[in-house]
Amino acid sequence: MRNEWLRSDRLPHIYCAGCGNGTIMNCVLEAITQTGWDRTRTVFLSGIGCSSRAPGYIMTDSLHTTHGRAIAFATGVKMADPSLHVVVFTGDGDLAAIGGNHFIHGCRRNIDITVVCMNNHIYGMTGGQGSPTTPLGKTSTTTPYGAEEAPFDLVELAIAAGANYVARWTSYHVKQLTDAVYDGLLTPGFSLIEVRCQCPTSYGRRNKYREPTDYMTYLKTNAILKRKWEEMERSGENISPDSFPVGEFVRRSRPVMGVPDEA
Ligand SMILES: Cc1ncc(C[n+]2csc(CCOP(=O)(O)OP(=O)(O)O)c2C)c(N)n1
Ligand code: SF4
Repeated sequence: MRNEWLRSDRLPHIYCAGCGNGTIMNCVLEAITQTGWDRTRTVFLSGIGCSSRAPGYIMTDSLHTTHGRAIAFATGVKMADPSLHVVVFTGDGDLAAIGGNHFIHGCRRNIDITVVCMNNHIYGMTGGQGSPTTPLGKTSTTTPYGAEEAPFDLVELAIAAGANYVARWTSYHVKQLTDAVYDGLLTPGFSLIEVRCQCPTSYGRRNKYREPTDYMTYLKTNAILKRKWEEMERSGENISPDSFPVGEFVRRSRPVMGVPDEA
C-alpha cells in the first residue's frame, strides 16, 4: 500500500478479513502514484456501502456522500474546479441500483472523472441483499431461491451511455487492474473500471465461496481475456454462464463535458 496516500490514523479499517476491497484500493493508489498527481489537487468521493468507505482511508480531500449520489457530487466538484483530479469509489448497488441514473448520465455527459466500481454482486454493508449485478441463480437474502432477474452488464451500460474509457478486471488481476486504473485516470472524460471482487461475508458464504480464496479461484478460472472471448463467440464455442470477459473495452475521445470541443 502506498503509505503517503494513506490516512493511517483511520486504521484499523472496517473491512472483513478476506474482503477484496483492500486489494482494489491498493491498485488504485499504486496507479495514482504512477500518475504523479498532487494529493492536494486530487479528490476522492463515494456514496454509501463497504466499498464507499475507501476514501475515508485516503489522505486527500474526500466526500463521503449519500447512497448512489457520488457521481452527482463528483460532477459538482469537477465543474467547480476543472483542474482537480476526481476519483469515485462505488459499489454495484450504489452505482447501478439507487445511483443508476447518475451513472448513465455521467457517462452521457462524459464528465472527466474516474469511477472504480467494486462489484461484489451484492449489497455488502447491509447484509447481503441482491443487487442489479447479482448473477442469475445466485443466492442473496432477497433471492433465497436464486436470482431470477437478468443482471446489468456494467461495461456494456457504460459503453452504450457514452463513457470514454471502460475496462473490467478482478481483484485477482492486480497488475492488469493497476494498469487499467492508470489508463482510466489519464483518459479525458468518464472512465469506468469495473472490478469483480470477493465478499466472503455477504455473498461468498451463501454461494459456495465461503473462503476468500474460493472466490479468487473462481475469478482466476472464469475471467476470459476480451480477445479470446470474442474468438469463442465467433466460433460458437460453448461459454460457461459463470465466465465473463475482462480487459479494455473502450478507449475513445468523445467530447468531454466542460471542455471546449477543438473540432
Ligand atoms: C437512501 C438510502 N437507502 C438505503 C441505504 C442503505 N444502504 C446502505 S449501503 C447499501 C448498499 C450498499 O451496497 P453496494 O453499493 O453494492 O456496496 P457494498 O456494501 O457491497 O460495497 C444500502 C442499501 C442508505 N444508506 N441510503
Ligand atoms: S461485508 Fe463483504 S464487502 Fe463488506 S467488508 Fe465484509 S467482505 Fe467486504
